[in-house]
Amino acid sequence: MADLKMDVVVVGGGFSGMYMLHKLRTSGYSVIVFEAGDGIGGTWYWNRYPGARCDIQSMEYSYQFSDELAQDWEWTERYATQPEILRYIEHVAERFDLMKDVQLNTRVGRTEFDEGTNRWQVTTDQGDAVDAKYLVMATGCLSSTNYPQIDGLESFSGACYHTGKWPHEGVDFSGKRVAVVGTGSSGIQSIPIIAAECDELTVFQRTPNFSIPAHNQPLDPGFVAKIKGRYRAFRDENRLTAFHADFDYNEENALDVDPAHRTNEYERRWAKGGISFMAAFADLMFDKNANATAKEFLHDKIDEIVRDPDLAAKLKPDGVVGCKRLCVDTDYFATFNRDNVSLVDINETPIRKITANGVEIDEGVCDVDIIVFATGFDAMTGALTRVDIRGRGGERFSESWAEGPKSFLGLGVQGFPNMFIITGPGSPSVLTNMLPSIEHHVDWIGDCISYLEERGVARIEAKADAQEDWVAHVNEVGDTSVYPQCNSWYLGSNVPGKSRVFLPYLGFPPYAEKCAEVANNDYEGFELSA
Ligand code: N01
Repeated sequence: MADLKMDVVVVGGGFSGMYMLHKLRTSGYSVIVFEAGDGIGGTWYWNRYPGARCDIQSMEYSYQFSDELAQDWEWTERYATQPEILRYIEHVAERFDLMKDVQLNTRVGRTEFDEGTNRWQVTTDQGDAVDAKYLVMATGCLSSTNYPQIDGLESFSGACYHTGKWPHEGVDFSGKRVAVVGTGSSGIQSIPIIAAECDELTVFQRTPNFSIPAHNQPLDPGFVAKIKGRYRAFRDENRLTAFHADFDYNEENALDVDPAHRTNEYERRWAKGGISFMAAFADLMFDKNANATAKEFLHDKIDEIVRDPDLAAKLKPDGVVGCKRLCVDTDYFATFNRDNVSLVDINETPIRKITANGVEIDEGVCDVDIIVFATGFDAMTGALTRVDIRGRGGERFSESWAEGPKSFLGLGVQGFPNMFIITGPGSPSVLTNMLPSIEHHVDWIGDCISYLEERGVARIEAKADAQEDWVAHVNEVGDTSVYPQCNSWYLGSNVPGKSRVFLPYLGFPPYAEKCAEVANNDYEGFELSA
């Protein structure tokens, strides 16, 4: 027997869960948010590693639902740090009195759909039992950490950390010998700072990554005033773009312009800094030869920065630019010019095991006091499938997605009625500026719930054919791009044993149009039952 009867249970208290709570509560529904951490913020709560900051510009990495909030909040830097982003979400929670409906330190456990009542029976590790009509999964795309299984790890006598689960009290690297495993965004952001603090740093690299300088700086008050003078219009304009962000899109194709013009465009974007580098030419993600021109430019930059040519060669990615998420850094490549930093390419000299004293490779043991795993996440599906969700007929959610995620629009899943996912696989999410994509989904879900409640609909569920067509479409569009040409977390190929499927949907803003069309056609593609 449930202790509590609610309209909606939201799982996760990050940016998605907090705005979902606000949206639903404003519409008059009873909502409870369960959050595993002892604070809100989701990814920005857990990822406290040195150097953690957002690589979307802060003037665009914020909620848009309240003009007053947008005007009042003052970001201090071009790219906000993790502590500043956490302060922002805490400010939002306080301003809209959200915490009274958030239960922290609570992990959702077995959660079953009751076909007799058309309601979810949700339990938690704190002994809660909630009966709710709707279940909203706001568990985040990058929240289930990927910890490598390396022999001997348990025998290590020093300290081990994962960038995605960083201790709140921080880590003192001074006087220490440190190993960092992994050179994705988290590694690339933390390595320069760890190198400056520690005695010796050894970076274990499996695949080098492309990275663009951030050129982070304090925000110029004149620039902020200009944006805030037309904030709503500025954000609305960005909403209509491919990345949901102000990326200064160039419609030209790289292969249609002469080489000098091309290099100028790349130089201009390198000097400006940030991931809008990918918007330099329209064909970069769709034509391998076009992409090769960006690769050549970025290889030259590594040669210019890294003094030792052998080291520079090891740091040059062989793949397609942007195929793995492009990184943004402050002094990453220059860090390898430091005397206290060395690089181990684990393709040449694999990690054999971890010993009590450090990391063993063919050439011997690299003695270290601290190992930092910057090895990423079981992205997009991991946080969802680890919750024990049972749908119609007791179907386990983790089993229904065992061979890859299946959904309609990334929002609803056949067999799991009255359940919604925010920025899940099958939606553009991680290929765009996450915050506006979160808001787009929350608004769609909130409006859908109001539609259902106003009409006395008991149950909504994705139809089998709509789901099948959508999954096929997501794959088809993904295949037109260069994304499937490498191993990345977009494909789940960073996690041993995970099915290789292109997880996000490449197609913003057409995706938003499709979502609007579905809603306008009385949720066509979903089965609605009285
Ligand atoms: O994780 P990653 P991340 N042995 O998966 C390596 C967002 N983010 O935490 O490429 C050795 O990108 C792995 O090697 P390989 C952003 O979207 C944003 O860095 O699989 N190495 C790779 O080098 C980003 O893309 C921000 O061959 C192993 C690294 O570990 C996403 O989060 C900041 C290994 C993992 O890189 C994830 O970034 C940070 C093993 N067994 C993160 N397993 C900003 O906004 C994995 N690796 C700036």
